[in-house]
Amino acid sequence: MRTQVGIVGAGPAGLLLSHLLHLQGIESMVLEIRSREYVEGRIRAGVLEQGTVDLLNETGLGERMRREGLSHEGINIRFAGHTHRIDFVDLTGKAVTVYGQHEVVKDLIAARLKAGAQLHFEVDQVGVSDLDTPAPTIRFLDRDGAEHALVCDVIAGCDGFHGVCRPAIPAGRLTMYEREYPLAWLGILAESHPISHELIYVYHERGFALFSMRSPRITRLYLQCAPDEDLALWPDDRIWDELQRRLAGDEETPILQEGPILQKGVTTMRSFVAEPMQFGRLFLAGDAAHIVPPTGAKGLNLAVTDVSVLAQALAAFYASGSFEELDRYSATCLRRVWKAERFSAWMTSTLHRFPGHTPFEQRVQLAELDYLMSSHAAQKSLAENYVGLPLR
Ligand code: RFL
Ligand code: PHB
Repeated sequence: MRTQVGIVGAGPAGLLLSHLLHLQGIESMVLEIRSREYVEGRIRAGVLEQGTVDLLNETGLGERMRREGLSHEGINIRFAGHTHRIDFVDLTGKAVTVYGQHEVVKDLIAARLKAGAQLHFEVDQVGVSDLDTPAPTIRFLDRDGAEHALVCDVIAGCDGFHGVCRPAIPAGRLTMYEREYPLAWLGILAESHPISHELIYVYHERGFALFSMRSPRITRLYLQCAPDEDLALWPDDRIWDELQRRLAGDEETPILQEGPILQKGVTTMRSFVAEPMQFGRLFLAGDAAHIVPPTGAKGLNLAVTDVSVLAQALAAFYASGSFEELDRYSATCLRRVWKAERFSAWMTSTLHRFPGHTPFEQRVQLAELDYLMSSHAAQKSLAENYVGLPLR
């Protein structure tokens, strides 16, 4: 088997890359270990930067997002019993859009299939080899157990943090930078009307909480918990009770509407970057190359930027035969990646209660939040990062 670009992973990075290459007339094949139903039902991110929205619109993927996505012109930050709003439009002229990652994935899969793409779900035993030769190869078993070797010009490793592409790079060729956090989020998706039309990030003595949404009927909520939190100890009543306490605000704040919980899970937090995002003819994109804790809502947006840079560089490669732009891919992405790492780590350390923090450190966190709300410059800095920094 042969293709121009072999793509490992059908998350947002792999699917969007395949779509962008198709628009440039470049052929690709996408290999995914999970089923289509699984990837379409995986509840994750929800906040799209303006740049992400623009790219989806410009490439013909925005039809449903324009109808169902919710434009948010700011966020709320609640601490010490009061809610403060940060107005993105006022501060930056930009907004963000709340539209679930799984909806983006559904739109991408529908568009790829309509264009006759080669998308293979439920493949197994995926391995990549010959990465520093002109014929890098992906070996895999298809869903019927038949063995294949897919010879490519280039491989895109879009297989997430736990994938096989990054570990296939020889030891010593990558430098990894990592921070683990002693905390996690317990997230739920619930049938309940949102109590606010914008997100609420809460710093609370019982721990961080986040109020978000997916539609006018579906609320998405997160609670800070321990990394090894046992979900079995969190029956629905306990989750609602804890959310009510942490989200309780001033008198004007409506009480959270409780409803059936449709989905729950625990997400651990990590900051991680692998440098460079390339080895030979293997290019890493999205979570395969870098992870941010979700507090800054950046992971999906970084994945989108990576593949838009990679698709452009591949188009230049096929037009000229030159590797020049592909060789710049990693450095171009990493400059922006590191700024998102910085912002996500800052949001995480400012808004969570850290086990082992002294009262001094907690007072410093409150002073940081108080300063943020009293300084136009500090708010502008948060807003600029949240709506998305420019690529260059
Ligand atoms: P994905 O989505 O993990 O996709 C990787 C795909 O590769 C497949 N795979 C393999 N396929 C073939 N062979 C193998 N050996 C394979 N190993 C794995 C996997 O099954 C999967 O389908 O990575 P991608 O495409 O890079 O996308 C990254 C995003 O998913 C991630 O960054 C975001 O979800 C992060 N994130 C958020 N990002 C935002 O921009 N805004 C947010 O509001 C936001 N909120 C979040 C988040 C992530 C969360 N969790 C659960 C980690 C909230 C949460 C709770
Ligand atoms: C979400 O809606 O899932 C969401 C929103 C903001 C974040 C993280 C997740 O920072």
